Amino acid sequence: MFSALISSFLLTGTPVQVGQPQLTSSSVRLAVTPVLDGRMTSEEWDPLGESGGQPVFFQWDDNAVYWAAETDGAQDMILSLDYSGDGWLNGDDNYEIRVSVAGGIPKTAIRRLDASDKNGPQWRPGGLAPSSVMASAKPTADGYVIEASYQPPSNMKPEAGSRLGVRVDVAEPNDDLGAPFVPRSMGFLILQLDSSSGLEENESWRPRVRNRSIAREDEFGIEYEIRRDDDSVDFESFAYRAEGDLKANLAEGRQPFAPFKGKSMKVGFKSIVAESATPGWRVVRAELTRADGSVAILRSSIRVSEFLDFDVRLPDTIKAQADAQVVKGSVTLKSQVMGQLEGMFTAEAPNEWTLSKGATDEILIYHARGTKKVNIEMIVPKNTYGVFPLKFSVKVGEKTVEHTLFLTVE
Ligand SMILES: [Ca+2]
Repeated sequence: MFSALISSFLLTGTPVQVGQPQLTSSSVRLAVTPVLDGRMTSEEWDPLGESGGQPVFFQWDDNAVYWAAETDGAQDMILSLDYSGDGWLNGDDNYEIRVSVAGGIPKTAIRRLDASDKNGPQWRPGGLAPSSVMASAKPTADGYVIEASYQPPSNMKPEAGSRLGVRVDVAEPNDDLGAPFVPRSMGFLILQLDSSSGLEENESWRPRVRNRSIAREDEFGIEYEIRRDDDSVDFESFAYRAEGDLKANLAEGRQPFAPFKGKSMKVGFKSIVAESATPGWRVVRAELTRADGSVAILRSSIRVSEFLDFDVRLPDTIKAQADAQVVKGSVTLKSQVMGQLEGMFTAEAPNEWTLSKGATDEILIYHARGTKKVNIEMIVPKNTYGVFPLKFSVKVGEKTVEHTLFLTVE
């Protein structure tokens, strides 16, 4: 109790220094999907650095970006996000998402820093679709774990090769991180599907993955092509496993490393993905141990699919019109199970919009891994501007799989 009082006193007197660099781990971020439940499980999160002595985390997948922090209980978690990675005080695309926890319930506040205003940078309220931000919090012995996500519009989805400017802070509720013109030191993060550490300069690698998206009960396979100069220290062993939730649901093992023939060699593994695996992006890792005991680590993101995937074909952006307009497209449902799949498809349009075709449809996919196309037609009201959620779901027995996307009308 006494130490908690001391620390909250110190933090109140010590605002977060947003000009100080934060990134303390790698700028490379692999695709990893966390479970937003307010609990941090082993290898669920990728550390970013710290804020006021508290650990903070950041990662992504092809749907959303994710961040998390541990707080002392009274503090807020604040994401500063420069989505085009061109600097905090540059352009009008700099967002701040603050998550506060009151009575155990997380609450989000969103504002946009418009640095393109000729009178100097200005805060503007909102700017993101409120339902595109989600947060979860659970108490710990010392405070809260807060986990959050932001799903960008479908024309701005996170993808490998993109660069984002990011910082995650833990601050007192009355600390607004300074006036709008105060620069924030951002970590520039590179979104990737593969990364390595511990390779020597004369060593390189390339993963070969036939399909990064795998259904449960299907076989996953990866082959690593390792190249090196003749005078390198020999590799002695190759170990492999998955990280996080997938660890218990994919094979792991260690084997001696076959001698190089020339400058390159191939090594890899195959394994069935267990039915109990949780859907989402996960990491598989290989550890190469050299004769001198040193280790190189190769990590690759793969996706465990839900029992059904949605392939949505709709315009990425819709041009706003002075009259109501019809927008057409389709959703192809791709079964990821071996047996037949029977259920009910539902589409949910934003308030005020009308789904004139494809609102509900009975689904029978007879063949293993078969597909079914549902045509969608909706009426967008006149003079509509903004970002709007469009939600699809398929209910099969007791199980429901959902897919939401955010459409931009401009
Ligand atoms: Ca979690």
